Amino acid sequence: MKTIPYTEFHEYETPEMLARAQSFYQDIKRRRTVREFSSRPIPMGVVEDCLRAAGTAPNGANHQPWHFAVVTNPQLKKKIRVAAEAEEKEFYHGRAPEEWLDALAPLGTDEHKPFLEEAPALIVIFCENYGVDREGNKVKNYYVTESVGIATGFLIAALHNAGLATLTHTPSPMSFLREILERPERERAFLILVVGYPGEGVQVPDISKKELSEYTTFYS
Ligand code: IYR
Repeated sequence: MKTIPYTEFHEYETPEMLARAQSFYQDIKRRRTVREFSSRPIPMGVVEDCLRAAGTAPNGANHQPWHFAVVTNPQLKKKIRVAAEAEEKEFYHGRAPEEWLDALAPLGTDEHKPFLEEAPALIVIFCENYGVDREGNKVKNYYVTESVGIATGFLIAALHNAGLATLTHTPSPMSFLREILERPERERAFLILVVGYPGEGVQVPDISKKELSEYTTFYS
């Protein structure tokens, strides 16, 4: 293995560490999922840098088993909306068990997904189930879901940091995305990240997050 010195790590004095941790928390807790977007275009250079940030995520064997399809084309967004709404209609009026619908009630979601067309960009995130080398041979990927989940988290945080709103949308099943976007068979859609500015006067559900002690146990 070829190695190089790791010189980019920063160590901070404890008070600065605390201040930085506080400041990151204060900023990330302002992030809210919005379900209404302005159609105002967003600077694509910002999106590119946020995708670069996502591409630095730790991942299985450094195979970077992800693909990001950035959709701003209105016809494609419409196609995605129509297909997603068809799946969601079946979900909300048949497939979804009562318990699941009850869990979603506080969020006020339904089968109508106008944001898929109205938001300026959809980032459709794909898992690459296996890679292909130069000779066209299959290469196994590892911890694909974990890797793509971490990269998606980086992306959401980066977009928020840049001042863009996001909505994680997971139509189920999502196989229509590979077809519409003509992605190769080895890719599987993971999530649609809707990106843009919040719609004017947007409201968000009055919900709260658990306290630290409710979801953390310290073993010291
Ligand atoms: N995919 C559906 C349902 C849905 C499921 C969960 I879990 C949510 O947190 C939100 C929605 C939809 O997008 O409407």
